[in-house]
Amino acid sequence: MAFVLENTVLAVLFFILTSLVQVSIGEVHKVGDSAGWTTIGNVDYKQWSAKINFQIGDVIVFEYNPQFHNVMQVTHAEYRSCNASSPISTHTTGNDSITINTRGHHYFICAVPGHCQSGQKVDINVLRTPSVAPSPFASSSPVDTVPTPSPRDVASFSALNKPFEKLGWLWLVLQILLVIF
Ligand SMILES: *[C@@H]1O[C@H](CO)[C@@H](O)[C@H](O)[C@H]1NC(C)=O
Ligand SMILES: *[C@@H]1O[C@H](CO)[C@@H](O)[C@H](O)[C@H]1NC(C)=O
Ligand SMILES: [Cu+2]
Repeated sequence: MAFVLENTVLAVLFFILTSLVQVSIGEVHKVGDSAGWTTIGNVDYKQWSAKINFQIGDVIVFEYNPQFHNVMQVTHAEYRSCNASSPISTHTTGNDSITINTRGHHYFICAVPGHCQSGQKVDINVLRTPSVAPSPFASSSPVDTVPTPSPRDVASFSALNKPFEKLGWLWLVLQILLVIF
């Protein structure tokens, strides 16, 4: 009997730990999918990024032949005008993993002459008001009790929600342990 209970507790703990790890690691997205980072085949990087719901902690991977391409993070104006003269950061390995740590737009272009103009540019946008997956603790969220928060407030509440969710999970574990023992 005690053995069965212990197994149940271990299973619950395992489930909770794995869900916490999934929250903090984020997903890996290869830019351009199988095509990679290239000028061949007229890859539509706008279309590629539009179908992904980027989150903070996600990793963007640029895969390309470093003899022919590179990756530079630039401002919005430089992205629009394909101006690579003062990049925010430069990546040249041909297999560049970039972790997205902030909300909003992250603009990347290839600085080889003509490539950005021909479409080798991508905008990674982490929405400022992400659609968070429903959690069992959503109903106890402080958002419910605050009347009509402004968009800015909603964004900061969303940022606060993640640690609270984790606290909620730990609280659930404690409850389960108390009930069982
Ligand atoms: C490119 O950007 C730099 C710095 O942002 C600026 O000084 C320069 O005038 C720009 N060049 C063009 C052609 O727009
Ligand atoms: C790129 O790097 C990742 C690890 O960061 C590795 O798994 C992958 O095989 C590499 N791809 C190439 C083409 O080297
Ligand atoms: Cu290029």
